[in-house]
Amino acid sequence: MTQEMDLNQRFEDYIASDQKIEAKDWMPDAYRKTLIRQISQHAHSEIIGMQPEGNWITRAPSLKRKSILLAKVQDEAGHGLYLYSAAETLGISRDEMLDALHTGQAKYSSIFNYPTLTWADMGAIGWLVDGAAIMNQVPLCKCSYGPYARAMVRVCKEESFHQRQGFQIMLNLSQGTTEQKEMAQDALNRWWWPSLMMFGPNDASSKHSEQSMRWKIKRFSNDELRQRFVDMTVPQAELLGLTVPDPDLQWNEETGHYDFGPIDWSEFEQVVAGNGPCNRERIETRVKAHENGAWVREAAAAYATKSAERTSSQTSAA
Ligand code: FAQ
Repeated sequence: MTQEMDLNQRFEDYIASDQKIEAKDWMPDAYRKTLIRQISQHAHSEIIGMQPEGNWITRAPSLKRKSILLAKVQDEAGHGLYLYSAAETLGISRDEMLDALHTGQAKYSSIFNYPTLTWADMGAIGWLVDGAAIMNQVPLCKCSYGPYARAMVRVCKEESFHQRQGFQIMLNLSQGTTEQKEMAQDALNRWWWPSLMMFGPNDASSKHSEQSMRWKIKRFSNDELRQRFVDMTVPQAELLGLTVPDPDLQWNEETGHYDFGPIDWSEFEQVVAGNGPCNRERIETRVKAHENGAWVREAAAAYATKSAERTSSQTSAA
């Protein structure tokens, strides 16, 4: 008991002095659990997040756009892999995490359950979804858990490129023909509110925020980050000549922030509960991809066994 109290005190001291907790350090069970929860959900979001854009790789309007989109989707796969590796350092296996995703027990970001109907959606995803992801993830580079914080540094660098390529698509469309501008506006209309929902429930309903902020996993609350995102994005929409689909949106001279209208939390809850427009399709596609990749995993496992046998016979011969 005293030993546990000592360990707990040391953990708390580490957190208070902004030192990183590393995989082999002692940590309270609840800290470990919440990190596994958040990091695995984040990894699943990256992997499922490949689908809405993957849907447009064959239909990109030029070879240049196609190679950029292909690289972006590959980056997302990479982010998923770093994040699964970071979660594995906490004692959960990749198979357990994937199993939870494939059986519908694990959450992933609500945003990826919306369809990508036109090429402008590639612009809106890069601009808004990656923009929201950056806003949320830059503070995670300072998260108290070392492996997660370090993974986030590289992820954020790549997300900034993603955000810029999305904005560029929106800029080209909004300076294009009337039809192209309408397509950009329609994409903004459809992605705006779901992007605000990415930050999670409002602070009064966020069950994990308080503790996660105390542990310095999260550095800002859901509402704080959402507000920052609105403040950053509205001037960008103005630059594009597009209208944010919120009649209540207004600059507030007193607070120095934009006021915005109410979020439809019932839509958010439905999507998170599995009833969004594409939830079923996303999981089915993911499960099929996993099944189709079985031969790769088997080949890699057979190769690893053979290499281990070869190394051990060389060691015993020496
Ligand atoms: N969707 O108490 P809180 C990307 C859940 S970016 C679904 O506030 P917390 C890049 C939450 O998990 C997207 N579920 O929770 C990309 C919890 O459920 P639980 C991913 C949501 O953890 C761009 C419950 O509601 N980014 O992928 C959502 O303190 C383009 C209560 O909520 C991250 O994951 C939601 N939107 O705060 C890829 C960032 N919001 O676990 C491809 C890391 C909340 O009790 C293309 N994660 N929930 O069953 C975080 O910062 C946090 O986990 C939050 C939620 C802010 C998402």
